Amino acid sequence: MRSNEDPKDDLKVTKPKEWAAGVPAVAHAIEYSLSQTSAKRTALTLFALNQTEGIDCPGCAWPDPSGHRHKNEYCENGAKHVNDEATTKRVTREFFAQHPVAELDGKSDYWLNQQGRLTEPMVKRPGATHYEPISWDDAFDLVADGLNGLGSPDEAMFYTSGRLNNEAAFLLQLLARSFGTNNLPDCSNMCHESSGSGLGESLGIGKGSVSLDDIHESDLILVAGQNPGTNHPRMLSALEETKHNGGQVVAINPLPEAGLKRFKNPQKPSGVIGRGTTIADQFLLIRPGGDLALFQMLNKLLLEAEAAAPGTVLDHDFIERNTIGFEEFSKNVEAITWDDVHTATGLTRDEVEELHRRVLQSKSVIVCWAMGLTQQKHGVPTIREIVNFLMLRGNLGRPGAGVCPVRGHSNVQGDRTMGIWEQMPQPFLDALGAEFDFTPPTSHGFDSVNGVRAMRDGKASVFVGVAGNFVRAMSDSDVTEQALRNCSLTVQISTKLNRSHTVVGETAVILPTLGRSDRDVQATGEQFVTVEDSMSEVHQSRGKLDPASPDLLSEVAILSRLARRLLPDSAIPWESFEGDYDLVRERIARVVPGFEDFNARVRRPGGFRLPNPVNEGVFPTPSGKAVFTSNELTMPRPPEGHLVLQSLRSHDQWNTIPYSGNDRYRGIHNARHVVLVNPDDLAERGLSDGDVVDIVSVWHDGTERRASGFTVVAYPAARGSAASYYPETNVLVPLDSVADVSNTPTSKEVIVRLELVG
Ligand SMILES: Nc1nc2c(c(=O)[nH]1)N[C@H]1C(S)=C(S)[C@@H](COP(=O)(O)OP(=O)(O)OC[C@H]3O[C@@H](n4cnc5c(=O)[nH]c(N)nc54)[C@H](O)[C@@H]3O)O[C@H]1N2
Ligand SMILES: Nc1nc2c(c(=O)[nH]1)N[C@H]1C(S)=C(S)[C@@H](COP(=O)(O)OP(=O)(O)OC[C@H]3O[C@@H](n4cnc5c(=O)[nH]c(N)nc54)[C@H](O)[C@@H]3O)O[C@H]1N2
Ligand code: SF4
Ligand SMILES: [Mo]
Repeated sequence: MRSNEDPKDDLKVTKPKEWAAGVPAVAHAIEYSLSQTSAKRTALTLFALNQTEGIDCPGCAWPDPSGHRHKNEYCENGAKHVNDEATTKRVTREFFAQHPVAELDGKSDYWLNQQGRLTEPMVKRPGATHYEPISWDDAFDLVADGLNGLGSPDEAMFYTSGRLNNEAAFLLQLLARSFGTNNLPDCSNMCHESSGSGLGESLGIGKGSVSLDDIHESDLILVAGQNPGTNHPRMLSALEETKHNGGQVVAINPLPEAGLKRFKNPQKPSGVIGRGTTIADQFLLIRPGGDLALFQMLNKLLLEAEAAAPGTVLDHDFIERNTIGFEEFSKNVEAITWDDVHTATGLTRDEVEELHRRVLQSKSVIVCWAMGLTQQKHGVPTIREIVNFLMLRGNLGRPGAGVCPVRGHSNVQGDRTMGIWEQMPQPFLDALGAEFDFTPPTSHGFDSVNGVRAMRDGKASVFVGVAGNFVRAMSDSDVTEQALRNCSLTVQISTKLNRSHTVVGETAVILPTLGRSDRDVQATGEQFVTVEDSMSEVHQSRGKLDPASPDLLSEVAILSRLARRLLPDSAIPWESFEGDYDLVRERIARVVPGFEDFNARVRRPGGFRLPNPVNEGVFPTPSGKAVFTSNELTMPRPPEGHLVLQSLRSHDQWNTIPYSGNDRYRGIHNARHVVLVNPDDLAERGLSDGDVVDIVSVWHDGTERRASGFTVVAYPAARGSAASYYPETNVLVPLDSVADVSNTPTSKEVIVRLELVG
């Protein structure tokens, strides 16, 4: 696929790969980088990527090693992400004059992204067909007027994506709350919210407990619902080290993902010319949504093993000292049968018993997971059951053991720490109010799903998006699009063009901003920003490139200036923040626990790690104890003839943005409108590899949603499952199809049938 051309599906299928990375990964990284930017900028970004004084990778949230760093401390996809941002292509005022909004709205996600970096503020006025230039001052006035004209601050929404740095995130929530609303939906609502809900309830803190050293030292790591070869590629180097240290890895996934099988580390001779390292010692090809049943059965087997040999299996000391709810939990898991397990997981008894033996042999166990578990209707109970599983043998708060929700966006965890949440707890709001001398609103705001409902129903009418691509990230694309079109004002603070700039309210504003890789110079000199990775390490990121345009402002500057227009009487010294980000960090240090002496500590090479109370044996739940939960066994039950569809990422995309039509490890080339299905499931439906189908999703209220023209690929996936790419299949996910408790769209559990076209 050449850039500037809309991708046309021209499907070629090859055998799925049996290993990930190796030399081809390096070649693909360089190829994409050079298709976007110059050799000089590529060299600059890559040498600075993930170095202690360098650019934090704008890709995923996998941590960097705390000690010595290699010269090449990045992966293929990190290189692609940073150079997608460092592109030399530009979206100018001439571009907007040439292309009416309606025309841009018909372009693909790929095409829009390929146009390059946004360069100056633009506005689409009511009734206008085109975006036109607007000065920064006029843009801030226009946005402030739109917000101040609302009947109530709660009619505004401030969306964030996890690309946002800590300083900007802190200012955004301060702006929203001093304006008077907790409407702070974020991408986390669609992502790891189920992890936060499940872990919060069980352990009192919604974050992972393990460090990179724990991963290296662990006896056994279960990787469930995660495709690290594509989405967290350097996790494979960590798992390689686990293996070299004698640990085992078990993969739990409905797809035989290459990266979970074998890894060829391009930085090691064995990875370049040798066979690489086997990652998974056991691969459980589970049915989608079967994980709750699997972990319940593992827990039952552990209880039975303890009953057979008392005092040898469970960690009674841990259970007695730290937990409540053990008795009810034990009774609850007794009920599960092998029939339940077979129906829910499609796995054999032998497979589950083999995993059980591995658990018994292991002194330390970690469970890692991502979207395969969280974007399920029963994501929250599944995660709670995983905590039960770990606690039975005291696998929490000691070396090589713990919970590891692997976060997506590079700073999604940090944004939450900074207060980006529609339901921040009262102690945070009190500290914020005390620091800035105001009373933050206390009623919960809209999350992403409730935000769409509010805009759909006319209860919210100004949408401000800071990073991200809300309209494509959210479920039920048609409903979400209409919701945004209902708004009086939509504002996007972004680096690159996407559909959220073409699906617009009556007035629409684009405020272009510096990216992670751009040098950020303010009144007091060059600034750095900070981020928090998936393992709670907080560190600096310093842009190195000449900014994409002289008319860009940093996110901190945009939010500070907007706040001054919006809240002219505010006692908050907004004007001071823009010139010196240390002043923002001083405030963070006084409001957010764990950030004491922030400015000094974050200047140490590698930064610092936020404490996780679980590792000190402290569980900040209402009872002060960790909670064994009793979870009702549930599983997807598709009607006859239907499949459970998951919408996932190809190897060549960043969330809503495809970089090409290739998904190399799965053997899919030049096409995104494909659906991967087990050959036996195809045969049962009278379908064959290569057939073109409509994917039709069915919902309880009798409504159906349709995505047309997908080519069927016979694939060695778990029976009863289907897989297709996001965001193209978001049109199939009903707005009301959400995970219990967390309200996360069920992007991995969509009940569908396939209808042959023609
Ligand atoms: N290159 C690249 N890297 C990324 C991203 C990107 O788009 N591109 N996105 C970032 C973000 S924001 C996130 S959240 C992460 C996402 O990282 P992942 O969660 O790895 O992303 P997905 O592609 O959604 O893959 C979900 C995996 O779960 C499996 N799965 C699906 N259903 C089930 C189930 O019921 N049970 C089990 N056990 N497995 C299941 C799928 O087969 C797949 O392997 O990646 C981050 N990193
Ligand atoms: N069906 C389905 N839907 C899903 C998912 C799924 O697996 N399946 N996954 C969900 C998940 S896990 C997530 S996290 C969401 C992702 O949702 P989002 O985070 O909203 O989406 P992205 O595609 O990451 O956003 C990309 C845009 O961010 C902007 N951007 C990039 N860098 C910067 C920056 O430094 N500053 C600013 N201001 N803007 C920047 C660019 O304009 C770019 O076009 O999607 C969710 N939706
Ligand atoms: S693993 Fe994630 S953070 Fe690390 S270089 Fe790759 S994309 Fe970037
Ligand atoms: Mo995510």
